Amino acid sequence: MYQNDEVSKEVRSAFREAEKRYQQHWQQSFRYRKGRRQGSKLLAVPTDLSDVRDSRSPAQNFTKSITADGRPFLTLPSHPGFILLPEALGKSKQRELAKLALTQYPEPPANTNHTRQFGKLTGLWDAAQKGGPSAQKLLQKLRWCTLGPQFNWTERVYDWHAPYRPLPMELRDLAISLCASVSGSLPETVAASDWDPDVALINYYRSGDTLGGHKDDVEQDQAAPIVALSLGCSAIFLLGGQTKEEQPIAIRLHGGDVVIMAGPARMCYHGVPRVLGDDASSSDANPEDAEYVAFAEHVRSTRINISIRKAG
Ligand SMILES: O=C(O)CCC(=O)C(=O)O
Repeated sequence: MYQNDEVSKEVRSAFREAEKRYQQHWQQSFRYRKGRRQGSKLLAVPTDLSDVRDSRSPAQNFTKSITADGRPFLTLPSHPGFILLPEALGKSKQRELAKLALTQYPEPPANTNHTRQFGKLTGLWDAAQKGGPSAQKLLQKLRWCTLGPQFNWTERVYDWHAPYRPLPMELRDLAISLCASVSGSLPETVAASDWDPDVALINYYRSGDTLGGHKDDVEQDQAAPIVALSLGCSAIFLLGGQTKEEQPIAIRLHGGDVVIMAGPARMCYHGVPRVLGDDASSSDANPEDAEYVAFAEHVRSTRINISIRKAG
């Protein structure tokens, strides 16, 4: 995951072109008075999203099926092993997971992107809610956290020896049941029935954050499913082929959607070039639900993706 391919090769690849195409671009606009430049501001350049497939209006471009328990799911004949379950997570489940992902999950011994610089931080969410400016800044800059064995980003291996926060049971059970609900549609080579995940990687995205095209190829069984839960803002997800030269498909994922990648789809490049603004977030708290108001507010401008896998 997140392998840095040579930039020179990337520049002209179809995947890189698509990333550039969907990223938010900004243009400087100058203000003049009596022919003299007075100032300038940055304006968002509109992006043509007309060919982005949308999980909420999948009439064309996807094959629609029904899970064993009666929920719709979408597949792509071009990408066997890719399964999208729109709105698979109900609102209360989204609220519960967003709260956990912002409070418990990034707590030590889990590592986050801040661990290297600041050591093990505790109580970041609470400190930010109390108004601490440095805690607020660190919360804004929270980018990832790992549950289960720590991931060594330099060596690109899981480290089973350092202390870690084990994969929480609620994520393990949820991923297993989601996978079981579509197991009949997974490629035959995928042993979904005895799949027992042990790792989750959580990505936190603010507006402007992106995740570059990569393959998830460090886990032992690289055909085994990855179950990815989307919370909060919607985003453009690019699903490519086995090389970056293949033209990726752009899909708009919304909060509450679940993506499963298994078998051949595991070997496909994918990434997130764009987080889109408020989706009238499906994680909205009910106004009486005071416990969740702060989380709902936070995910109005944040996307959280929890991808659950089997590493060992
Ligand atoms: O955020 C997403 O939807 C994708 C995350 C991902 O590709 C990863 O964690 O490897």
